[in-house]
Amino acid sequence: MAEGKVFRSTGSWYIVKMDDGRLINARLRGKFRLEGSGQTNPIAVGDNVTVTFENDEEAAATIQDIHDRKNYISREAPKHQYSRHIIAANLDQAFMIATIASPRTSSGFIDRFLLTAEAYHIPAVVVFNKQDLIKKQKDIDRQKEWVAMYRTAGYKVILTSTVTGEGLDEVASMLNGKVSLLSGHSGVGKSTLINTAFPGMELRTAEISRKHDKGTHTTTFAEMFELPTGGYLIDTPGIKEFGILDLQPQEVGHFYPEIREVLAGCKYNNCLHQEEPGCAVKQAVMDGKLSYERYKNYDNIVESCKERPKY
Ligand SMILES: Nc1nc2c(ncn2[C@@H]2O[C@H](COP(=O)(O)OP(=O)(O)O)[C@@H](O)[C@H]2O)c(=O)[nH]1
Ligand SMILES: [Mg+2]
Ligand SMILES: [Zn+2]
Repeated sequence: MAEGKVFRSTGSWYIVKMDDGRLINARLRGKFRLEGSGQTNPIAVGDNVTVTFENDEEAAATIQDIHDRKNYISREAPKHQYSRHIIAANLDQAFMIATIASPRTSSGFIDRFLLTAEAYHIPAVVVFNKQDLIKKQKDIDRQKEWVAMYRTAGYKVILTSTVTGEGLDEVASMLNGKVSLLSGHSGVGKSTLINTAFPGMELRTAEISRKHDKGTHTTTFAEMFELPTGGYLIDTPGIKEFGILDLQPQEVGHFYPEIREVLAGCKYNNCLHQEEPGCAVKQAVMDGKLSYERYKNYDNIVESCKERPKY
């Protein structure tokens, strides 16, 4: 019996990094049950597991047990509405890699991510990459506004460029010794950022995958990578959004740090901060204390949670 960490999953096989450093392929013990759990996968990347080897042969490695999770992130399973697919477990922090340059990330996308991370109790960091391409005044202004907006909300914001090297040391030092999720639209520079910040790492970048993956199956599973400096990275290629699961409209404000701070002042304690009179949140927007952009995104999220059937 030995302990390890799940690095990758194909559905029926798992790649497990054992504590002694070996990477092995393991199957899951047959008796794992999923019924009633509301989940489509029993084991996710980042899970700590106990593995046994039949006759000491790696070919017959079996995952016997999953250790309790500190936390996990999930999304609605694509083919099973109302059930969850766990993307990754045991995270220390989550990075939203965004850019004002191309492909531009919308603040709505960033805000949904931040809300989701809050709901899962995972500290989140916003990275604005491709600084070398921010040249037009319009882009400079927008970025300045967004950086201030996220810092005011209480998030750490880092500006990076893989071309000039700006901010890479800061990102690298934050990743040291931690399990970190990297998220963001395809093409914002996630893989390049890691490969540049950690010489020797070879995550596939846009150019390479275009050549090799044409017409073939591109991975949509999360993958874990070990950093040369210690620490683990979780990349989630092909996963567009984690979605916001199980949230009632009333809960949304509690996962928005700057809304949470003022909502006690609302006249009604079930205030959704939309049309209600005596709303401290809307007052904060009017007073310029809460960004209108963040508020608009909040309003959209609340509306989408209203449409969500309860289950
Ligand atoms: N100009 C510029 N291009 C970048 C930067 N970071 C990444 N790129 C380019 O953006 C494209 C997508 O990068 P990639 O790492 O594959 O993005 P991913 O899909 O988020 O992993 C590639 O052509 C990179 O060379 C940057 O800081 N500045
Ligand atoms: Mg990539
Ligand atoms: Zn209110």
